[in-house]
Amino acid sequence: MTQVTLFTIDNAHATATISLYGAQVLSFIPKHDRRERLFLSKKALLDGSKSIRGGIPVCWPWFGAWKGASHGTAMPAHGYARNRPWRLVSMIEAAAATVVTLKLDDCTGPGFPHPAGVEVVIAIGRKLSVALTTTNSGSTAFPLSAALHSYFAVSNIEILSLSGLKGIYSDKTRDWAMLDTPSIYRFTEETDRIHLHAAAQVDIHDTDCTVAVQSLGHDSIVVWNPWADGSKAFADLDAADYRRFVCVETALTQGFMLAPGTTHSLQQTIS
Ligand code: TA6
Repeated sequence: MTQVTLFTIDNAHATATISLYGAQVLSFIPKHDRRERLFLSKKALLDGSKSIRGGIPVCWPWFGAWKGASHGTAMPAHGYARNRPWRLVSMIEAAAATVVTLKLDDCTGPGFPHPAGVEVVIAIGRKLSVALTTTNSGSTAFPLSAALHSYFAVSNIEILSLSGLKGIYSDKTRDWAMLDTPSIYRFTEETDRIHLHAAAQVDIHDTDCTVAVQSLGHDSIVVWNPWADGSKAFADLDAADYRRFVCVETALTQGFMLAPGTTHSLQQTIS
């Protein structure tokens, strides 16, 4: 099987590895502390046979399970953009960051026949910024859901905490029950939540550092960890991997219609 194309940016601020397959950042290591911010499974498949387990998967043009009409074919969870090769449009060196632009030239597919354009712009500086930008080039509005499904590397999920989330969340592990966000946010079981308050910043408090996750253009934040039992369902995760990552996702999950001739940008910045 062919290997997907990866490239690494190494500038004064950080190093980052990006896969053209899926337009997916796989690694981000700031130079000031040389700590890897992203988790990448050692069992991730890099042969283009399936989405890469880790980094920042681009979920587009829908989030989660396909909810539309049947298309006589299996519809991939989280859309198909992360399962396609993207084109490197430009790579621009600036003082504060290297800015990489990737484009999915043919972005139509089963479930998404609409005239559209989609780009991912990645800025590698002291922080990492990823922007997923969708343009409606047609004459009618179309539904869009999406997420930057980021896997954050952590030392141990069981001693991790989050801050910045509040309000109601929808709990996938409890049949989408609507529940209150705990004031002390820790992990003790499989966690799969859509937080309906669009927090501008979520902090991940690990033992060695706090990682700030800033979001723009979102309507929700998804938090996921499969825990021990859940991990067994993933061939591309080691049984103990659940301890080493948490997903904090900048997401558009609540039924967004992109008007004709307009553009929407979903952006996550990691420090
Ligand atoms: O974002 C959380 C989630 O939807 C979970 O329910 C789980 O399915 C996870 O994404 C991983 O999905 P994937 O299709 O990448 O295996």
